[in-house]
Amino acid sequence: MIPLTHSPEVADALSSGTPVVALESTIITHGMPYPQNIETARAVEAEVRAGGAVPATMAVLGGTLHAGLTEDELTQLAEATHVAKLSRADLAVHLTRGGTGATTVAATMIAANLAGIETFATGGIGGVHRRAEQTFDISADLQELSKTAVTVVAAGPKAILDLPKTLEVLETLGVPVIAYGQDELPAFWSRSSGIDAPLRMDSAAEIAAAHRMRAALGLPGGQLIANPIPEADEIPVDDLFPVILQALGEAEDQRIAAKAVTPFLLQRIFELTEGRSLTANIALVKNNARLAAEIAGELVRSR
Ligand code: PSU
Repeated sequence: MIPLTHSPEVADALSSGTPVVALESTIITHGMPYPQNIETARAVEAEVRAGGAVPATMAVLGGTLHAGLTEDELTQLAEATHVAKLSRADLAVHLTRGGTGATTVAATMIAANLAGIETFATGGIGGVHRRAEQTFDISADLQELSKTAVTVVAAGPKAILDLPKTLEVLETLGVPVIAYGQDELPAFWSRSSGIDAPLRMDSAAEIAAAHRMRAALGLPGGQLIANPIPEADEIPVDDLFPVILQALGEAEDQRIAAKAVTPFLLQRIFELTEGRSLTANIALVKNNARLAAEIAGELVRSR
């Protein structure tokens, strides 16, 4: 039996046809410092609710996969140190051992799919890291998008990554990368990346229809919706680029590898921008939560 539990609110929503949006927990435990992590987690849940949907934050607590956390559970996770960062490879082992862990984009997609949730909002997906030709560091998030039928709303791949290579891998894997409301692929903290997005859509209804069409065609996998950060909150690429390069250099010097790379870079960029990157990160996740709630509503209507 799968150790999966829905919070009462999420279970009610799913059975009554109320839209539900999955949210991840790695952004809380590894993506943001305390206390902004818990404040953001609450604010993102509030955005989902304001959009007429029910939030389902995913996490593994004591060997059970939770779809929807209580206020206490959310707080405990945000305050905990040394929480495991779970992806496709280690999810089953952690559940078997009764462990606790936060779900990445990949693990959240798996959890959402098991829980019967089709829409998921996050900040930015993982992707192909720079120098991947030497390190082979490619996030498991990309593979998951090709396997699991969840529509993921993100502000594009994080700008710390190699964006052209990330797009190439997504194309190889057959993942639709759909920019929302603009032609260009957004780059997380900035609306612009200098790269054309493979696809563009301008409404939540269209995105929901494309999700249904993939299922009708029998195509596995989800969709990546690249939703640009609101203009007022973005950090122009030129401001950020030197900071990203410095953080990348430090990661290399300190031989940061594997799962530690993304949290290290996000933390250093936060310090080097004196908090500006975090303010932008919070704004973009909330913006993604709003769009995801709309898409979830359209998916319910099109069932
Ligand atoms: N979005 C954010 N901050 C984050 C993440 C997403 O705004 O920290 C997390 C997600 O959980 C994503 C992970 O799956 O970063 C990517 O990690 P990696 O590059 O190690 O796959």
